[in-house]
Amino acid sequence: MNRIKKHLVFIAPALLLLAFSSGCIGGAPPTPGTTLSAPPTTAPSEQVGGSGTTLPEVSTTTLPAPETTLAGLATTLPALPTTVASALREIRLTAKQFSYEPSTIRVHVGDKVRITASSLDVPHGFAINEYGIDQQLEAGKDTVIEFTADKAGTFTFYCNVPCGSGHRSMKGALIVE
Ligand SMILES: [Cu+2]
Repeated sequence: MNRIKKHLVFIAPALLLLAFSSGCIGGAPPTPGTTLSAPPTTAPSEQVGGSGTTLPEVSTTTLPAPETTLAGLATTLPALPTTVASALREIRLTAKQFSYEPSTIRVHVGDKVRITASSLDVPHGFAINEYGIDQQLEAGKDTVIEFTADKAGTFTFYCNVPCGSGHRSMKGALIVE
């Protein structure tokens, strides 16, 4: 009997080790992680792509409309210069033996004309018969001559102060058009 007990003491743990080792290896878990990754991706991505293609068509159709309104504004702008043309025209004029600078003055009908004139040497004059202008120009001093150009045509301005041998040829032209 003592021999059997001694064998059981050795055999029992050996059987227990076999039982645990086989059970643990058989129940060991390699599989469950692979099955979880597959399902979520397929269906919703196709619907997002379909809605993205419809958006750019809306923006291109709305853009061409503002160009037609800009063209309408451009046609109203050219009317303005005709009213500005009747504004004040300021002209600087110098007289010397025996000419004027400038010798031709161009203005528009209806302009208010302001000529600031001076002599560079001896006393001269500035006269336009048709506009009733008869001014004397002292040397080195500004004389302001103002009038409204209400008569169209070409008018001679001339020196009305005897100033030397070329006095009678000292002339210029006022052109009102
Ligand atoms: Cu003169």
